[in-house]
Amino acid sequence: AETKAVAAAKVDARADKNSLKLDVNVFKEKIVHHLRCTIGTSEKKASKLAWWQALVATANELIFDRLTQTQYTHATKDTRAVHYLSAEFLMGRLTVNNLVSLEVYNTAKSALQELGIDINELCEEETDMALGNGGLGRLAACFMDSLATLAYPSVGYGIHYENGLFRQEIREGRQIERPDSWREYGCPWEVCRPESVQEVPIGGFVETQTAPDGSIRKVWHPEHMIKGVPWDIPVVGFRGASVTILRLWESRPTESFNWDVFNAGGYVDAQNEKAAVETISKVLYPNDSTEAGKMLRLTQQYFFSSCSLRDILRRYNRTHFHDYGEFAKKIAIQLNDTHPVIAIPELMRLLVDEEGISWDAAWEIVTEVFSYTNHTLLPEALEKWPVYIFEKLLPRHLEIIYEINYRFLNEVVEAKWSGDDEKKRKLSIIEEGPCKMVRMANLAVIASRKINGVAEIHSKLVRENLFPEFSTLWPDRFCNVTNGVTPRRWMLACNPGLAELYNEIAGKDWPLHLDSCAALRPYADDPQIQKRFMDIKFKNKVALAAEIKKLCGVEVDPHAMFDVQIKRLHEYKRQHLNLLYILHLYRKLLADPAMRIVPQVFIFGAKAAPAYTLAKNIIYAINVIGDKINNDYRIRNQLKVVFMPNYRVSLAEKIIPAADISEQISTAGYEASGTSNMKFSMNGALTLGTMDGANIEIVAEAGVENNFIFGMSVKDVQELKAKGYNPWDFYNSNQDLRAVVDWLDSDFFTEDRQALASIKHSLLEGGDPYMVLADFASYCAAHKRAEEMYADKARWAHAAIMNSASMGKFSSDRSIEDYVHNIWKLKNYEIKDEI
Ligand code: GL9
Repeated sequence: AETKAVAAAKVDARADKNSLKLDVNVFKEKIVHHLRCTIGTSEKKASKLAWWQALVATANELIFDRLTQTQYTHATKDTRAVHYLSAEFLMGRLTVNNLVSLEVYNTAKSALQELGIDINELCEEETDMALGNGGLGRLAACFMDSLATLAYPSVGYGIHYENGLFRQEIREGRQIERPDSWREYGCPWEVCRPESVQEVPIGGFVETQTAPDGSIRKVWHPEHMIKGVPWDIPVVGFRGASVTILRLWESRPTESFNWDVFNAGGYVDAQNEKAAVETISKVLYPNDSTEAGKMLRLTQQYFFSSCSLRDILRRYNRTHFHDYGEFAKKIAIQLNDTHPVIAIPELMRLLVDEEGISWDAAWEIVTEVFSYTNHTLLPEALEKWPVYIFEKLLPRHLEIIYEINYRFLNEVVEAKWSGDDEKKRKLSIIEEGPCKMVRMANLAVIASRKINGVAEIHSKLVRENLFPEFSTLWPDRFCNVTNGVTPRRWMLACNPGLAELYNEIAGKDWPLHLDSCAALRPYADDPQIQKRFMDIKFKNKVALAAEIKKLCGVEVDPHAMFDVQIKRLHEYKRQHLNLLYILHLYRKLLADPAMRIVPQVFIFGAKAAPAYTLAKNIIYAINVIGDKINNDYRIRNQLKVVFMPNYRVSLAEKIIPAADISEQISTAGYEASGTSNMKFSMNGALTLGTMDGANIEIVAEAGVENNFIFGMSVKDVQELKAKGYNPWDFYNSNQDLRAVVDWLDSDFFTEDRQALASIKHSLLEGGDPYMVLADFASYCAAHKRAEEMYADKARWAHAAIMNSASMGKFSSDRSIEDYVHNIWKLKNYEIKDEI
């Protein structure tokens, strides 16, 4: 029982928290208090960074209080929880979001103002947490936001990379990669949890022991133990609904690790081994949708999966004392792509080898607990690991995989397709060949309760093209969960002007019920609302123009149409199709100096995987072509092209609210979903895109007539491929196309003719794998429609409003509810303001 003193202290603390939320003076005092007592400086000499740290410390008072309440509620109710395993969480910056979610943004802003400080400048001090490559990692971050907002019991598990995705510099038009040391001087949002450290074995060999009764036991003698140190990042739900945890594992050497070497006098060798272990969580692999196939990568995957499972087991056993009867009732584990799929044999191993459960009982648990999300159909992204790497790193896991495979092929496949070796060869977890491989996607499907794609069309292709036999075998396992994005970050926080309009029209709860934004639709033709909406857009464009001036040194007119393509650089996303259109426009302007077009600014942002040469050449081409165009007085500023360096979450938050056109131009069938497409539409941009991924569902909500759809459908692409696609046919029959493709192979734009010519080469001799040339004419026509509509201000405003007001479906809250109802089967609990 608590003492009177403790009870009284709690009441006081609660009163403190409430006044901190509401009272500018209290907030001001707190910031100054933290500046002095937490950061150790004073108002007189504090740097901006110090002020920011004091602001974070103030916010943390509220956050940790709420975290305690959340964990208390979940512990006392012994709730079922989801554990989201992901190698990537692209969190970006947390300050504005957390302040907004805590409903103290305005209090903080005023408090800082009174202290003579601009909150925006402080928030710019924060380095993005760029622990992800692109859409897949950002999706995981949006899901954390929704899980916290909807108060579902959940934990995100990942890797505490010391270096996130590289920082991109552009030198003479070329991408240079620089390390991203996001926490060099500490990150005030994260807390280390030494009490939850884990130890993970790796390497060595497996001994087969035969007991006197003849039974066989497998004993793994690992070569090393790796220490996993957890860092917790609290994720604040909207209006503090709950605070959940993102737990990221950092690798460290165990004390035992280098003891022997050390004792033998090998001080330096011991340090080397220490460095080798620390390497595991050192860097994020910068490949987007391409398998890295490196030993270190598998080690990373195993390391964080194993730490996470041990953490889950530890928490479960606190109340269930190694009785696994309830495990599948309490635990759901979601595998974000194949990256954490090694968790499947690892859980089998923990249950069978370490907890002494029978194989069959363990398999029943495993197949109840795991589900798997597929994020791409690109064959180069489907992870396969050479068997010899497994033998070296994870010999016991390999045995378990063989056992799973043996039972699957001989029981399941044999029952369905008796004697069909071809089927067995195709469905096997092991790919035969000169280098035997472990197919992680097959393992995922065989062990998962549910397998989902990330947009309707993608899920259909997962069933029909990627896993046709598996979906015949287990039709009920396959489902769809269309992606979503959090409206808290992607509307409320990054577009305050628009947020205010929705507050007035839809009421202040729209960030929780995005469907309610439909209240704006009846005003789509109201001249006053149109003006209000387009004024908000214009203001955002003015701000972006200033940023462009700062980052690129290019002057752009905010009245011009802002046409944006921001995403990873990949051939399937077809930034080069966009570039061909720009060349086409430029050429027309040069040919007819009197021509007047809708002034346009083409804005790009993209990082290329460091080893992806063609992608880097496309970045170079955008830069040198942009340079030429931006400085060509003959075209009278009607056309500008800018490449914004170091594209990342915080830059996206500035660009998206200012976009008129959202370029979503992947070859149909290749972009699983896309998520920036949703963010653009919410903020009133019109999609110029193909019928691919979630574009299909977006235009179904917002109206095809309010967007610019072009190009081949998935079916068209399949048919053209089947017939035999020849890019030369398009090149030879379209003069405009031939002219711009040839232009790439000239010294008009650069001395380095080879770099640009490589793009032409891939489009012709290279066979144009993503059918850029086939869609060129249709793409030009779509641009023409866009330019015409932009000239008609009322028509444009109508379309922009219809897009923004129709995105209810694409809130990540809806995605999470889909996961909860179709896959995770969770309940949420109100988190009371108590304890
Ligand atoms: C991706 C798909 O390519 C996107 O279309 C999809 O929206 C996201 C989220 O589901 O997943 N799959 C994938 O491998 N990446 C995606 O963005 N790339 C990475 O970010 C690693």
